[in-house]
Amino acid sequence: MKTIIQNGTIVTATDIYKADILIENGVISGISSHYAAAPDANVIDASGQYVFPGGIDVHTHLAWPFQSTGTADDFVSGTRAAAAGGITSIINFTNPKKGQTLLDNLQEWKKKAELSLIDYGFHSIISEYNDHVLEELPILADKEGVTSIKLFMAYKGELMVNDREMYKILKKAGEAGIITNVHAENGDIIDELIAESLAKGNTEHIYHAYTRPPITESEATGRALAIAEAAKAPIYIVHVSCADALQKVAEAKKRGVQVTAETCPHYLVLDESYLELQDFESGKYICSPPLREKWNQEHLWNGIAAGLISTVGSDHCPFLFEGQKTLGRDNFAKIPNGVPGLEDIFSIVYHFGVNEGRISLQKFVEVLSTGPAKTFGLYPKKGSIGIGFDADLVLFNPNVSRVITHKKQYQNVDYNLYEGTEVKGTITRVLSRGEEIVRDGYVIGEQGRGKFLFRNKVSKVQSTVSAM
Ligand code: DUC
Ligand code: ZN
Ligand code: ZN
Repeated sequence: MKTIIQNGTIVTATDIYKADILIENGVISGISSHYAAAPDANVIDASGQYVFPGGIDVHTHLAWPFQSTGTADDFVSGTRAAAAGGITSIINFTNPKKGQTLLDNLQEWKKKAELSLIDYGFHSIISEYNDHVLEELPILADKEGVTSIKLFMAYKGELMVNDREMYKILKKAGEAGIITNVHAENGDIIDELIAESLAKGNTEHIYHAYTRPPITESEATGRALAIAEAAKAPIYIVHVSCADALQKVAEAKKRGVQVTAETCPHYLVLDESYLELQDFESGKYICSPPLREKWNQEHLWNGIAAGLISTVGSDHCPFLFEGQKTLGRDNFAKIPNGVPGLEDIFSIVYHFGVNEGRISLQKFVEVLSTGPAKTFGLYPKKGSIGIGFDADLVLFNPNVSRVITHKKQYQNVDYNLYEGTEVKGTITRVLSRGEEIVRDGYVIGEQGRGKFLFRNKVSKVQSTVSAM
């Protein structure tokens, strides 16, 4: 069966133009000024609509055990939410058990993802350093198509690795064609600040932000970048939340460090004042790094516009308000860290970015699709609209507004971070490999149709030091 999308305005990271799209066997087989309807073709009229490449969210925590609990979305609810929100591929974090090999862990996560609605890959987290882990890295990349890993510089005792371990892992990963994601916060200082705060009886939620100040993020970001530079390895800094950390990225880029930076919708739109909301509402907004003072947002948007930040990821790490967030009603340190965002990332970045004049349409596509695809070895299969790309497409009516509410969401969580926010622009259809999986706001695709993404290796730039 063929599909023809007629009369839409195609948007890529470089172009905006009116054309029809021909899809055969799940792949874009032609783009032309006009394709006539044919009896063997399913015709979709996209008049007055943008046709975007599907969103690629490379920062999700579905089915993720963390802080003595686990995230509220699994691969069923989470990928339905993703699809409804215009995301057609995700890369999810694994979470290894103590003593488990990376390869065994990966098989476990592939099982967890069997009912995924959309295509998926994994970043393997390494929280326990040993020589065996190093030996597994080339196998992970060559045999399993897992070409990214993740290290944490915080959460001591649960996830954190030290500098020497980071160096060794980054070095070996770089040689194996793997890019390393890094959560950059200084875990030791944060743990001490939390202890000091609790000792003084400062348990209110705003102390979550005060005990993870920007210096703990910028210091760790600078250190991670220095380690990557020494290891001559590519690095991906996840969830840059503040101007000071972004400055470290800018400096490292100037030195020639092979760094890609990501921010998240909540850092672009929400701020630290949400941690002072009454009646425990503040608990909904606890994530790490924490929401920052509002002035940082302008720096992050400018960083996107200037190409310093190449991707926006949701860091979808949802916990129920009732029963999970409430674990820390009287003590910020007991609240599971994480916020939902997978279903709204596309709308939020479009509305506050494009509609409010902060970024162009092309830049929107770049950070939500092309940038993630190129960074994580999915391009040129995913990440744009062109002949030979998978037909992962989002049809979007820019003139229809909607109000975001948890009452109409697929995310399995009892609140929404952006409750009551009106956004102009609505997703009308989503296609994954040519198959319609969302129509008029409803998910119609079948669970289990998503495919594991075997990804390309990441090439390493030979010299990481620029001439100035
Ligand atoms: N930050 C969060 O808010 N949740 C998951 C882990 C993380 O780094
Ligand atoms: Zn993180
Ligand atoms: Zn995360």
